[in-house]
Amino acid sequence: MKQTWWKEAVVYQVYWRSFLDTNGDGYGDLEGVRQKLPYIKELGADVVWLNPFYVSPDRDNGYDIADYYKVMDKAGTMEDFERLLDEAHALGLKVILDLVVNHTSDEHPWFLEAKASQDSSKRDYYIWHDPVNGGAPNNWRSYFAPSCWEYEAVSEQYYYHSFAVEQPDLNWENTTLRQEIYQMMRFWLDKGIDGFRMDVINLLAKRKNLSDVDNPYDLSYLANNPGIHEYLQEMHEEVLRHYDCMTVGEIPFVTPEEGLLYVDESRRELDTLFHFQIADEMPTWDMHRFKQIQRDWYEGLKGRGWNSQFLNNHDHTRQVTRYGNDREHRVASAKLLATLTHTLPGMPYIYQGEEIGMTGVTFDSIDDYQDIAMINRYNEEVAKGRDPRAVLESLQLLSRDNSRTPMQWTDESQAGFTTGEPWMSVNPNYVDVNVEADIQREDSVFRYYQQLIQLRKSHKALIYGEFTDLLPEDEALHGYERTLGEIRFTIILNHSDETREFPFELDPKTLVLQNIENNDTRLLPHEARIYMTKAAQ
Ligand code: TEU
Ligand code: CA
Repeated sequence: MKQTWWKEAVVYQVYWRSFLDTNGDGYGDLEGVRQKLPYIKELGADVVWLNPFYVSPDRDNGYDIADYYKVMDKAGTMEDFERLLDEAHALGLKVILDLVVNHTSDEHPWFLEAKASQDSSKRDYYIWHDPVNGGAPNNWRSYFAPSCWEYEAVSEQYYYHSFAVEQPDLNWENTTLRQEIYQMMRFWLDKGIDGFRMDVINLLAKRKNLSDVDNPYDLSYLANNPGIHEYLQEMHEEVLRHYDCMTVGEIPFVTPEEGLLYVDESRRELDTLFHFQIADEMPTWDMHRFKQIQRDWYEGLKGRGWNSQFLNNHDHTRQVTRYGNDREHRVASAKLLATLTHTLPGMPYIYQGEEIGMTGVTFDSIDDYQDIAMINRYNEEVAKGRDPRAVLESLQLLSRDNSRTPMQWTDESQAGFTTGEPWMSVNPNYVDVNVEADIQREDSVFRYYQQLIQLRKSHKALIYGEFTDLLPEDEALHGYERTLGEIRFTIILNHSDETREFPFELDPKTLVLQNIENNDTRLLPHEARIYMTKAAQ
């Protein structure tokens, strides 16, 4: 496949509100990101993805935008952003922004105007429907609410929202609206940004047949509807092809076959995608399923489209807690999971704090949670009469707040994140788990990430190499090869709490990276090793 800068890049995701607070208001800010660019550089990442920092009432932490052209006060100012961008570029880092164009905030001027009257010129920027039998048009749920329809009393119609009530969906059928979005994208690209992470981009086209669905909890009807590829091809034609930028689409509910339609290079839509087969289909680790997903996506995109690898982000519980062992094997487990994301086919994404093995949290009361998805669901279930304690417990493991606690920089007050009161409680384990401590230790998670990234940078086989699963059946061990030309990497890891026999012979002299010091032929719990050989000519 064609070699490009972004295929070779490692992305570091910054959830800025939890990264570093520089003015003591308890929220991280763009200035904090700027100050830590050298840290991101030291880690070895190439691209910084910033979550949305546009003006927003912040009902969904910036994913409800009220002004696409301005920076929200909590984040700072446009000057702060420009300084951040300049300094990132000076350090050789690229910056990509979140593009949230499936919906706006209900406080966006477009929506305020649209809902004021059926005759408004902005009315058609959103999706409206008359009541059916005095109620919502159908039984569809939304991500964050029991219905995707909300009644609007002034015009006596319902509007459509894939997420919270406060996030009305835009009507992509409207040509003027589409042009407004393209213009906004050009505004940021002209400022010099290097691309977009596109929020739920496969939701833009809506299902035409409004019949009730059998299972409203399976939200796949919200996504991949006819028209979506025409919109993305138009976006590419109008905007993207004119810039040297990268795009990664957040694309839930796709198999490799459908995913390819978004990233097939010949179709001119997106560069790469986040599919959700791991995040949505594996609440906890499932080795068999994981291997199957990796094989299917490799085969499905091979030679035609590019994948991305992530095991957590700001929506998904930290990987060492959800998929690893965050207790007695935290350090080894964090390194093992990193080995996977950095050596499997596709671009690796690091979510802030992952590189020091940060863990999830469990708060005692629903009042300590802030995630709108969790709170809405909690209220809905409790209103049905279910036991509040049981509801809370059922939602804790996958609450999005697990990954949103402040970055742990030091063992000082509030983990060095803020001098004020943090917007979300710091994980109490910051005393042991923090950047300062990790950087000092030779065998830390941070140091391992550095080594992994350097290894990947020095050998294209880890990027463009062919992938072969060597152990499709094993429930504890994973083993696979990445081969390019005469170079072959063999990755072997033990994703379990028990010691395991080595499954095949490998020359110990060819070992290039290992997450635990161990000369034994057996693999210790959560041990990962990478071997490299050069084929004899
Ligand atoms: O998330 C899309 C999304 O719905 C999933 O990530 C979902 O949150 C997860 O499966 C748990 O239910 C994107 C953003 O990443 C998220 O932060 C926003 O809240 C959402 O879109 C709406 O913009
Ligand atoms: Ca701040």
